[in-house]
Amino acid sequence: MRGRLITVEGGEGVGKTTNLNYIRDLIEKSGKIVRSTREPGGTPLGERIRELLLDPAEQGMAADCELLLMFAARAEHLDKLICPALAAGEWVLCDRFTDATYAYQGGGRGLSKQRIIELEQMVQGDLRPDLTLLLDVPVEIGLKRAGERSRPDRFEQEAYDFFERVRAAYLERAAAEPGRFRIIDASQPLAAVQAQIREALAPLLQAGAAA
Ligand code: T5A
Repeated sequence: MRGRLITVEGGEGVGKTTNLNYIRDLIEKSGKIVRSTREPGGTPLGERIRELLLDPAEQGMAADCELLLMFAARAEHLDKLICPALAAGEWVLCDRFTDATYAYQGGGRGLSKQRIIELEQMVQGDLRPDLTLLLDVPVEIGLKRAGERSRPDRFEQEAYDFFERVRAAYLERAAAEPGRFRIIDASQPLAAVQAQIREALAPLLQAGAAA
């Protein structure tokens, strides 16, 4: 039986990386084999593309180049890791996926949604995540958390308004697909965030255990 694809999304510093191991443990405890991965990246070639995308020295990168590099890394990721794992019945837990492209390149950069839809169809066919956890915090809090943690990458150097557009695009997508998205209030303390995550995952884990 095909595995499940779970994605974790949100703006800068919302706590995706912090919560990834916790989510992986929950899935493993339900008896599944899980591969955790990230985008852009997840494969040797994808990680090289990630370096280009995040490098502050590439500040002038054309928006279309950025969009195509995101999908180029994703095509490699699907081919080498995601599709084979799902076909083998493993679960894949991915730190960001195509919703990030709609939010950052669509919402943030203002690129055409129709073109993103076309690239999504070309690269993924019908594959979509089974569940998407959207960690949501006000932009100010997320940027503060991210800023305290590390040197800003190319995206983190964007203006405040950019991240407001990213957040709005994520929330719009979540509202349009309530069956797939679960919005997690990630401004709360970590224990409360993880309690929400547990609750959001429970139905899929129970369904998986029954299958
Ligand atoms: N991108 C990506 C696109 O533009 N298009 C795409 O299609 C894709 C796939 C790289 C960039 O690529 C862009 C978006 C990104 O800008 P990334 O590295 O995955 O993607 O994204 P970042 O947001 O930069 O990742 P971060 O590591 O900054 O954010 P996280 O993972 O959400 O946050 P995390 O877990 O590192 O937490 C940040 C800090 O907050 C603390 C943590 O301890 C840490 O110090 N924290 C909390 N503090 C208080 N209360 C809580 N509940 C907390 N949770 C975490």
